[in-house]
Amino acid sequence: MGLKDKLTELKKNALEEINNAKDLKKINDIRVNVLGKKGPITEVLRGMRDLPKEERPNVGSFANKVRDELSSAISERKERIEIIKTSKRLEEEKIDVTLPGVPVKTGQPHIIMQVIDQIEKLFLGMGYQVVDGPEIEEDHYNFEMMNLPKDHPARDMQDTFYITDKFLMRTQTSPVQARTMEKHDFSKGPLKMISPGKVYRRDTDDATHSHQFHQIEGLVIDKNITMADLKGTLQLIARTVFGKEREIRLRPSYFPFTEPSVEVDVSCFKCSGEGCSVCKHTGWIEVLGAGMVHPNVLKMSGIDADVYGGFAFGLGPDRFAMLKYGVDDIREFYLNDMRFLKQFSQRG
Ligand code: 2NL
Repeated sequence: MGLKDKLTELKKNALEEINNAKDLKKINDIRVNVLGKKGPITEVLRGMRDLPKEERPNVGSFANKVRDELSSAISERKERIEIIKTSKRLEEEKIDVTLPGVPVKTGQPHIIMQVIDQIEKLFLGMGYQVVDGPEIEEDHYNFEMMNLPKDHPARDMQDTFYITDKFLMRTQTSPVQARTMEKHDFSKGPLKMISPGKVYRRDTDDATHSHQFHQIEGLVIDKNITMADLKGTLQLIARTVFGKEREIRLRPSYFPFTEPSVEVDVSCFKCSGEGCSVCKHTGWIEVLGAGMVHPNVLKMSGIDADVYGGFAFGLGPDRFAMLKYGVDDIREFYLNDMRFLKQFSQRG
């Protein structure tokens, strides 16, 4: 068989093999076998040495043609295989975007945090700062600065978790206010703040007592602050949390850190004053305590009580949440039972 026939035969076989190749590895193997240094075409070209001189160009150009043809056949096949591979992958990766989705399980702020958030928003909107402080406090800030010197009988009102003589679990968030008052530069303007957070009392837990609960205290100190400012602010809290129809009433009371002091009732949101079980047939519900900051408290923080004055209040988000949502046991808030917590989804 002449070299040309040999090449034609070779081409025919190789093309068949190429067109049957199913993957890139196979096509690569074919390329190496057929066109490579040890392949039949190279061999033919090498064998040209033995041909008579005049035949060489003819056979040579034929061999080159075969090589080019096979080379482009290989490239084409390779491309084809790649296309098939991609479309197979696309097929596999196809998703039906019309299928119903898997519901995303989202959490929600704890019911007490929802109450705190609502009140924070209200006060931020009026230019108050929201201030945090340590839960392990010094006796000095928790009591002394609040006009409750050692051996003051009012300290008995609050059974305290003492850690040492000096350190205790704060029984109220007022130490945060004391720390802020001490630092405040009144030449830059009035002090307006609220301090939400956890507080601790040595109580035996029952439906209405918890050794850990929450408090938000508010404090404004400026020149010419009156009880009218306090009453307007308290009314705003009552209407924001319990509904815009609410009225409030103030009853005289006593706190060591305020003078005068008041207890604040809100008109019953259940019966609007008619009398029901929520307000125990009085039409009013006690919701918080407040008053005008005691001059001793101002002096203790280095504030001139003859020039400055202010109001303060303290409320319990736990009690607010219990009233607002009809929760009859404070312990529910701290049991982390999802069946309880899930009832207060903000998205309804
Ligand atoms: C309550 C109600 C209250 C305050 C907290 C306060 C804070 C400063 C100065 C004066 Cl820095 N007062 N806080 C005032 C009145 C009531 O909490 O039932 N507490 C036992």
